Amino acid sequence: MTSTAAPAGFRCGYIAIVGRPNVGKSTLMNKLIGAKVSITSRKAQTTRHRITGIQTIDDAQFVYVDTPGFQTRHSNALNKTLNKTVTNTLTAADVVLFVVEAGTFGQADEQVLNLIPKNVACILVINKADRMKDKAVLMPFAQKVAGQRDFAAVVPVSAKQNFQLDGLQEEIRKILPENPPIFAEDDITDRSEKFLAAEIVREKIFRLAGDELPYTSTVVIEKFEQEGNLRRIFAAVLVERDSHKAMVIGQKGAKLKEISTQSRLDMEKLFGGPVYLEVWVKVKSGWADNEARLRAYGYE
Ligand SMILES: Nc1nc2c(ncn2[C@@H]2O[C@H](COP(=O)(O)OP(=O)(O)OP(=O)(O)O)[C@@H](O)[C@H]2O)c(=O)[nH]1
Ligand SMILES: [Mg+2]
Repeated sequence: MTSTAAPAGFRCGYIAIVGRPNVGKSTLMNKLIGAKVSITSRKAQTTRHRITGIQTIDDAQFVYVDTPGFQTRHSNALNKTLNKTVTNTLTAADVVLFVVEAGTFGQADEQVLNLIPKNVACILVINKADRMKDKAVLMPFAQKVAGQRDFAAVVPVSAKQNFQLDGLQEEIRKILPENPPIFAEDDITDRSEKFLAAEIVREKIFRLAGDELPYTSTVVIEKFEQEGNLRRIFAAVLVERDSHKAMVIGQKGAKLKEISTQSRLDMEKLFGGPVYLEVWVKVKSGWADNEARLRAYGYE
């Protein structure tokens, strides 16, 4: 779509999705755009990069920017980089979705709220509303958090159960600025397939490997080739220690096999064609606390 083709009154802008870790920011973005471009898991700190998810409708283009959960606990190079991603994204946003979990508003949430510039339109999104058994509790909770700032709207949703997402989209559309579209009509992200492939493998490590591994590993795509419709992808999992390597590989290689198979299936779905995938594990200690290495691995 070119800008001249945009109808009068077309709306388009950047919508930053921010919140503390694990409130469901990535799940929300995926559901809003109807495609899985951002990885999710029940463990905190799943998202490590700024990821754009794009949706175009008749009269508007929504450019969502999913961000890492803002880190308030440890302060290593990786966490500093993650937080920088959040603050950078906020400076370029037309609209901010401040996401909290129904029933919880603590210090970590407050810290994120304080980062949001006062002059940008901000919507309070109360996610995981499905978890609130007693609906009578939702209203006073919403009122309490709504009192923290002048929100453009307050919308309880369930990203997981697709509850009230249309209502949220409509609230966003109303405050998006009038602009021609930035991306083509069928674009769903500005990230490359190579990047998305690394993220998919990382998701499987979050979901399938033990509690500690997700935080001590990362994934690098060493080769990505396309031959007709077939993609050949070679991914390396970087871990800190030999003992971690053994954990990713598992008994007789069973864990690594499961990670590879699930990753391949997800890639085939997202890329719409067959994938040949090889995954192996390499020990590279100190990767998470070395800024130069982080840059080399694609952390901004
Ligand atoms: N019950 C319920 N669970 C949800 C909902 N939305 C997300 N979740 C779950 O919450 C967990 C975290 O979801 P993510 O989307 O990865 O959260 P996030 O905020 O992106 O997390 P980080 O990237 O680590 O900051 C996952 O287990 C999701 O399935 C919801 O509406 N209801
Ligand atoms: Mg996330």
